[in-house]
Order: sequence, then C-alpha cells, then structure tokens
Amino acid sequence: MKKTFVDNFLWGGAVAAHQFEGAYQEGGKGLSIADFMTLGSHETPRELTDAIEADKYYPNHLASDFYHHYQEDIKLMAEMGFKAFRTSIAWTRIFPNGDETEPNEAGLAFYDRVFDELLKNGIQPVITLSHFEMPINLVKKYGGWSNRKLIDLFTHFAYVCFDRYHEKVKYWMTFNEINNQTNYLSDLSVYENSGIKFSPEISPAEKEQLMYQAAHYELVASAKAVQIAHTIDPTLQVGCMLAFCPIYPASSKPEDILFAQRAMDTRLYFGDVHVNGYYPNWLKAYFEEKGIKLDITPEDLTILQKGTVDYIAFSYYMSFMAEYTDHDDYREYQDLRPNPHVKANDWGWQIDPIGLRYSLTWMMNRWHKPLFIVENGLGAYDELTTDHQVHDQYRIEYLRNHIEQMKKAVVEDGVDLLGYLPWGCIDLVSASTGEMKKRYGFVYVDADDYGKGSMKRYPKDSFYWYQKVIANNGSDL
Ligand code: P53
Repeated sequence: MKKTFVDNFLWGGAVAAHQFEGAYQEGGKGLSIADFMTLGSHETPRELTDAIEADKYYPNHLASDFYHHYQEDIKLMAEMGFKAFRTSIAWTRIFPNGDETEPNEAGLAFYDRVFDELLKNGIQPVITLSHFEMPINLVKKYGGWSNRKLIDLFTHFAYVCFDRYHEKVKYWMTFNEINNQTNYLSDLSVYENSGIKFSPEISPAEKEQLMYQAAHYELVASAKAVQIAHTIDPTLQVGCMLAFCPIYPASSKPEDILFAQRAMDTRLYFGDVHVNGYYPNWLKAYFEEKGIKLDITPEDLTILQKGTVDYIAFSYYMSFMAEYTDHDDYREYQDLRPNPHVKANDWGWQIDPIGLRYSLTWMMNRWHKPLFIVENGLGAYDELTTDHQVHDQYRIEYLRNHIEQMKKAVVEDGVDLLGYLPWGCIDLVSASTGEMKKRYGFVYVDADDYGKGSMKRYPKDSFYWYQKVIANNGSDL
C-alpha cells in the first residue's frame, strides 16, 4: 500500500480575526483598518473610508460573531476532527492604538479563553500576528508601514504575544500574504498589507517605491520577531506567509518563459528574503535601474540574516498566466491573462488543483524548508434549504481535487508538509469584497451580506465529507 500523510499531519481550518470575530468594540478593542472597509462586491471595490459613516455598511464589525460563539464553533471543529485551527490575534485587542506600552488585559484574556478551549478539544492553535489589520491610529499618526517606527511597535506586540502564549501556541506566522502588495496599484492590497493610504496625487512610480519600503520594514520586523520568539522559547516555530499563485508563461516563446520567471520572482522575493535572509541580486539591480532608493541600514541587513523563518506557510487558491508584451518588468495590474486551460469560480479565480502540486514542489526545490498550507478553498454561493442543509458538492470536488494533488506532492515528490488548513472553515466575511455570500465554510453561518440572519451554524455536506477525510488521514477522498 502507498504511504499517505504522516500521523501527526495537521488537518484543520483557518480564519482571521477581523473576518470572523466581530465584537469590534468589545473587551477594550481599538478600531482597526478593517473597521473602515465598506461592503463591496465582485464588481464594486470596497471603500476605505476615513471615518465610520452612518449610511455605509462595514461588514467586519459583526463578521461571524465568533467572539460570542467560540465555544460552539470550536465544538464543531472538534466534531470534524480538527488537529489545528489557524486564526490571527487582532492587534487592536492587545494594543487598541498600537503605540501603548502596556497591553490590554481583556484582549489577552479573550485569546487565552479561545486557546484553552481549543487545547481542551485537542486542537492546536496556529497563529498569525498580522492578518490584514492594524490599529487605525498607526495609519493616521505614523502613515502605517511607510514609517520605520512601526518595526518597534509591531515587535513589541509580537513580544507580548509570544511571552503570553508560548506554552499554548507552537506555530506562528508574522505577516499574512505579505506579497499581495506586489500589485501596488491596488489600493485595497496596499492598505490591507501595510496600512498605507495613497493620496490621489501620487504617481505609480511613487506607489511602487512606497510599497517596497513598507515591505522592507515588514521583513525586518518579521526577522526581529523570529529572533524574539526563539529567545523566549526555542521550541517556537515562526513562519512567513505567502499568497502563492503560480504564474505560468502564456506560451513556450522564450520571451514568455523568461517573463513568467521574472513575474514569479517579483511576487516571491518576499519569500526569498524571509527564507534566505538577504535580497536577491536581480531585485537590487532592478532598484538601481528604476531609481528606487530605500531606507535599508546595515543593521537591517544583519537582522534579516539572523531572523530567517522556520517554515513557509502559504495560501493557494488559483494560478495566473502572464504574457510578455513590451516591458521586462512584471506589472501585476496589466500583465496577467486568463488561462484557457482552467476554469474560474464566480469571482474569476482560476481553479487549478495541479497548480498546488506544482507550487509545493517549486517551493521545496527553492527553499528547502517545511511547508504549511494555511489557506485553500472555493468561494461559492451556497443555498440553505428549508431544512437547514447545504448541498455543496462543488466545494467537496474542489477540495478533493486539491487534496489529491497535495497527496501526490507528499507521497510521490517527497514534500515535507506540516498540514492542511482550508480557508474560512466556518463562513466568514470575504477579504476582497466584504461579502458574506462568498462562502468557503464546512459550516454555514446564517447571515447575509448585511449581517442579517440568526447567526446560527449549520454543517454543510462538506462538513461530513471532511470529517471522514480527517478520520482516515486522507487515504480515502
Ligand atoms: P476572499 C487575494 C488573492 C489571494 C488570496 O479571499 C487573498 C486575496 C485577498 O483577498 O486573500 C486571502 O475573502 C486572505 C484571506 C482571504 C482569503 O484569501 O477575498 O489571506 O484573508 O479571506 C480569501 O475570497
């Protein structure tokens, strides 16, 4: 019989605080950037307002109300057999304004309750420190990650979390999908990653420079956090977290091949710095050619070198395809094309299970560190029947096809994979659109895009399917 996954393979699911917890003003929580993001849709981008406006709807305020449902939700996870659950710590629960010296005890106590409940149910918490939210005060007062000061503020937050929870949490991640901001013309991506709001006058070249600067400060902050964690407790495992969307060449034309390679390098240099501890040569040459001048000190370079990550966590939803036209540098906002060989979901995300195996082996061969799939899944419209069922065969298909490829990567390619934590295991608010109806969960949450509904939880068909997959450790899909 063929081998399958290791016995302690971390099957489970993932969420993020701002998309799931709600209770945006309880327990002394401060306002975060996510509290200023309105409801959007596939066609209409979310607005990033300066104040909370009475006539607009802000879906993250209520989200799935995990804050008041955590016991019930964890029970459902335990019923599925989860071994691990990924969530994030809302920075604003611990430091409401981000620049206090002393943490907010009520916020710390909330995560103690959640972690204790998980551990009691045999589920390991897997924690992201910064998942698309930071105190709004840091945006208004310091300009978000455009300011070097954020390094100290973030590492203080990280220190407090490691110190408080190191006995309960072994796996940590610093910045969620740090490479989403590669698309520096997307206001939403740069805001979510770095808390930077571009003024309308700013040029694309200035946006690019700002993005690379913010990313540098984040990479330094991450490397510092790795060192802090290891000093507090050498058994802690701290990873980076990348949005991994492989980019295929549009054809076998050498120009396309070289261009797709540059596209991958551009999206994934973040991983190179996290893992290798230094900037790749091509990027240094690119900065010079483009006249991009960054504040990078010799001390920063030492910190990067000393704070390399223990493992690589990543999300996988889709693959991209790029075509060479007339420029050698990859511009994410204009160079991607639809791939005729794969289908897309209702939001245009191109579904490509084989791309997951490609991604796993690509990373193994480039970085030689353990890998951890901390997001994967299908955003889809679900229908709740009158007897409270959801027949989500399409979701089962998506997950089955991806797990099959993940299994090949482990069994046939020898990838060192820590676990599989599909996204939005209980329905939550979409990051890109703010919709509730773009659902990923094994559990349906009865709320519409405006948070109207009973908030009751109903297991979908995929719940029972995933329960079986975990029980047989992926040997029968
Ligand atoms: P939603 C873009 C591309 C790939 C992953 O996304 C992305 C994004 C930004 O939305 O985000 C991750 O909710 C992210 C989660 C997010 C999830 O993917 O837009 O880490 O916070 O919810 C799914 O469908």
